[in-house]
Amino acid sequence: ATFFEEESHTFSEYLLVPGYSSADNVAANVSLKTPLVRFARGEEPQITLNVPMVSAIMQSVSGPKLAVALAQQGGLSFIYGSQSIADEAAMVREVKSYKAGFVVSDSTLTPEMTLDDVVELLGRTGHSTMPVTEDGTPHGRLCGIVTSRDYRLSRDPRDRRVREFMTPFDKLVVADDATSLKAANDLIWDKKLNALPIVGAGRRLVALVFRKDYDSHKSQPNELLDQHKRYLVGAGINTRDYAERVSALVEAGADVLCIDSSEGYSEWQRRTLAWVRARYGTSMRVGAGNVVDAEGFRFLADSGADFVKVGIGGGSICITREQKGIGRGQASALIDVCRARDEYFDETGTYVPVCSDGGIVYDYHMTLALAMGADFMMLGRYFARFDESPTNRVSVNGQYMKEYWGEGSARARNWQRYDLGGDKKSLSFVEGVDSYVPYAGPLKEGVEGSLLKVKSTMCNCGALDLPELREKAKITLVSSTSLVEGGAHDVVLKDANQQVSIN
Ligand code: MZP
Repeated sequence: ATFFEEESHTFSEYLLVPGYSSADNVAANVSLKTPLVRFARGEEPQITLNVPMVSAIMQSVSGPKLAVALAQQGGLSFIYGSQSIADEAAMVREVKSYKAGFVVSDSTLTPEMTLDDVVELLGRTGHSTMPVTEDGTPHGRLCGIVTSRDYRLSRDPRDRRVREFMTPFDKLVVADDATSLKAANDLIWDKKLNALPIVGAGRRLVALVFRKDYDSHKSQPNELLDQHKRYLVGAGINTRDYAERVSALVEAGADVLCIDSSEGYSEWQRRTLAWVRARYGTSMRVGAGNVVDAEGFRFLADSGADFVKVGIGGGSICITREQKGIGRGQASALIDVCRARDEYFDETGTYVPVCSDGGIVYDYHMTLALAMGADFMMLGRYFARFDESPTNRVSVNGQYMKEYWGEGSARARNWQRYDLGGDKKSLSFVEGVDSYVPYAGPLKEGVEGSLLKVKSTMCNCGALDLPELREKAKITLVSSTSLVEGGAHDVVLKDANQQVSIN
């Protein structure tokens, strides 16, 4: 046997030591842009993400609603593959049928902004724009984005209210103040409206705007925009039915694929990658995994994987380590694989992005994963908690929860993910559990909150982007005693049920 010299570690065993931060190190200046697929030295990657988060290829996580919500934040979902080919393709098609819109909030816009400024702002977030101009054309002078009656972007007193001829939209519905953005998004989603919700201060809905091409938006280009952005979406595939599944997903409009397997260092993955490459060249990108060491990374990189996913046994719903005794602490696996990626880049001039999959529990684990070298992260439990995940919200002992189950659980029965070849087409034994996770509200708020923490920590490390974080991060292992020191300790926590009197 080969014995690894070091024991393997998890994220919770590490901390970041702050570096020098300059006056420029503020969260607003931080970019989280990251490559999603392989690229050659000196070239730009074909697909990049504005936010280094992708959602897990799981029934209880990645349906179309979550895919749209995450794409709106600059991340990406991989629609789950443990369903029929037709159903998976339909979900991809559903995501692609939505045109990218933009939710404008008061805090994003200032009266000084010109049309160019706004277009630039929206472009940076990866969204298409819906400016309202004086003469209704995209090049006219900006009067507003779409506004409630008294909200103005222009200082010109003539722009005091929205006038009919200014709005290049069929219908503007001014909502009452009590309607929340979530209610608006639900309405748009449920009724498949080609509409854009506009929110005001306090995240209240100000208006719902219906676009002119409301009825025909699926077949006709929208003349109001210079580009027709659709949300990016990925999809999971397996090493069994890839010939039929990949073709259907490509036809449905998937932007990127990922082989979903609990263990990726296998001949099956090499065959699948070779088939996709032979059939689609570089027009369809496909990631592979999961692996937990340098050897596994090199095998998949050499086999043509567009990104490599790292992680075995660290998922919150995973019992693979208990059942089979395979796996590796997520942090150690990630550090090893990222080192292999950098060596591979030095040697071959090809950069193959690394995805850290599973085991993220606290927001600071995200910063650690990025500092250890992950190009992006795949999260299951994290996304399952939000409104947009496809599972039921339930009340358990008076507390709101969402259901969350593993792909290797008896409920999902995703045998292809655990398949080792042969004729058998069923799960031999379970490797995952069926569970609840605390409900966490809308995805947008959750992701914004987490990323603010990530960006703040990056600033503490003196970094304004991910390559700089990797270069500058100082990471220390912590002893079990220091872990205790990191939480509230040696105080009596306040509790609503305590009887307290002032003495
Ligand atoms: P987490 O974000 O919930 O900790 O982990 C999600 C990851 O766990 C998934 O992306 C996948 O790699 C892995 N997973 C999914 N199902 C199982 C299982 O049933 C599993 N064992 O390990």
